[in-house]
Amino acid sequence: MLHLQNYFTIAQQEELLELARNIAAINGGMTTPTMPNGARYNCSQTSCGQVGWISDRKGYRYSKLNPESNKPFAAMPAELTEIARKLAILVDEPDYQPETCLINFYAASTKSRLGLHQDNTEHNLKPCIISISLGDDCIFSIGGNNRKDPTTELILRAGDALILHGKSRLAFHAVKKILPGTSNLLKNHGRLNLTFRQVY
Ligand code: MD6
Ligand code: FE
Repeated sequence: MLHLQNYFTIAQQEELLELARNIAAINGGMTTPTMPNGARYNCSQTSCGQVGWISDRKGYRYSKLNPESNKPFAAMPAELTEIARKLAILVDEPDYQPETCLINFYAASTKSRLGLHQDNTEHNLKPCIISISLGDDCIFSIGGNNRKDPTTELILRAGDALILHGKSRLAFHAVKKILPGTSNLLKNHGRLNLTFRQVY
């Protein structure tokens, strides 16, 4: 795992926020998907790129069409592709192809969180997953490759990048809570997270 604290300047964070807002607007807004067990997520999502990550009663998967609109997802902006490729080089993945970026928004609420999970929907589980945090801080928990492995907590702050690669690629992780009001990037606070994935 590589945690780069304060990797992005405030100006870059504002630019990333603008790109994310634009993607959400093209996609017709963000959605709160359903998990296979029928429960709703405690965050909202959207994607950009050739496919998007989706979840519903039928399971988790990547889809070429946005189920909300039945249209393709917004294209990946060149600025995002470049940022992801630059970060991948830091973990010795010069051939990394960021094919999709999942955008998660967590409102400034004690209910916002993301349960313990492993990112294993990708067809190719070797390439790293790159995460960028914007807005409020969160308490992030990360363990091993088995759900029951002990976890450690870290704080992800605005401007941080976190890369799960190599042995940590399949580590279980969770967003335990958002620390509302720790950043002023978003007018009503809350946290935004971008995760880049090479799916194939
Ligand atoms: C989040 N992040 O930070 C959720 N997944 O809001 C993730 O689930 C994640 O940070 C894979 C790799 C890095 C991550
Ligand atoms: Fe994840």
